[in-house]
Amino acid sequence: MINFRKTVFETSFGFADQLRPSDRREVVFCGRSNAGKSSLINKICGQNKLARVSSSPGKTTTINFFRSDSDITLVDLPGYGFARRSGQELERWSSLMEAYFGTDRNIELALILMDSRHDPTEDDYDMISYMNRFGIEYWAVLTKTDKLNKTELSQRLDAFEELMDPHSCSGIVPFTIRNEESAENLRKMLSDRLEG
Ligand SMILES: Nc1nc2c(ncn2[C@@H]2O[C@H](COP(=O)(O)OP(=O)(O)O)[C@@H](O)[C@H]2O)c(=O)[nH]1
Ligand SMILES: [Mg+2]
Repeated sequence: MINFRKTVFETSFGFADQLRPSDRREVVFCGRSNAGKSSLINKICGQNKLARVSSSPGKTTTINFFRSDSDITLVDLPGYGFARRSGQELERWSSLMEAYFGTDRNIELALILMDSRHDPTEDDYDMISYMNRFGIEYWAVLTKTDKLNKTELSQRLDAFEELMDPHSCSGIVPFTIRNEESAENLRKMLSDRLEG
């Protein structure tokens, strides 16, 4: 089992030319602003202040690297789909993403976080096509499931199964920061995938 508690903040980049090739195995977290990326990283690592959680969306505009157990690095990508972002910011976001995916690196797995209550957006589908085009395995992580009751959750899981079916998704994982069992399930899934 990977010991995610050992994760430490490594570095943060806001500009494309700061990115360097890396041979560490990376698990990359992406999703719309506010989907719950930083909260999820904090939860699975059992640390409150590792990644910054914000109540106003669009705050994380840097790529953040966290050095985890063994040879694993967790990568918190800047959120997308933030409508109020200016043209210039959007350009910086795009060049940062292109530089990240374009440098020589070892991306093992992407987790695309989506709010469990809503269907994927156009931006999510763009991100999914991107993963498929680059041959990066991805899981759909459905966040904030504490906002749903049991019946609603099972309906949303069925809906996502169907929506993801044509898009080569390797797994659909419900998640909430409000339930330790949910976090332990994701830690175990990641350990099985990365150590198997
Ligand atoms: N109820 C609930 N709120 C969550 C959960 N995960 C994140 N949030 C809240 O959603 C907001 C955005 O979270 P954040 O982690 O900053 O999202 P990011 O922009 O994707 O990094 C914050 O107000 C979090 O407290 C969850 O599992 N349940
Ligand atoms: Mg964040």
